[in-house]
Amino acid sequence: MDCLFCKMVDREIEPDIVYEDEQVLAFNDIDPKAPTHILIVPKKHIATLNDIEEVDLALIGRLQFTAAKLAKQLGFADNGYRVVMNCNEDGGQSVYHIHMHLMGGRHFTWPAG
Ligand code: IU
Repeated sequence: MDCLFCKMVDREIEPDIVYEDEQVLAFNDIDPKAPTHILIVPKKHIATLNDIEEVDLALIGRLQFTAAKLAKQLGFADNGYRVVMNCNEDGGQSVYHIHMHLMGGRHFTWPAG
């Protein structure tokens, strides 16, 4: 499968890893939109949020759990941070393997653009 994030999980491409466990990989975004911008990716290939199945629910929770854990470790949990998951074209998704953006270290405005 020609999937960028699967290649990172398999280390065909070496991301700048900040966290890894048996189900999740987290690495620094190559084009950061905040002082900290980490992508948290399930090792299982799931193309879009629309493709999540009931069997994946704990895995999706693990993405959010990992985001909060990293925010605490990196010291911006109390100030606040943003997590984003983009879905399909109108949502701004460009890599079709689901991922959670964890952004911190600055103030974010709302609504998102
Ligand atoms: P999106 O939600 O699918 O648009 O997010 C994809 C992200 O993947 C985006 O923030 C890119 O900067 C990031 N990215 C990356 O970290 N490394 C890469 O080689 C490529 C994209 I291509």
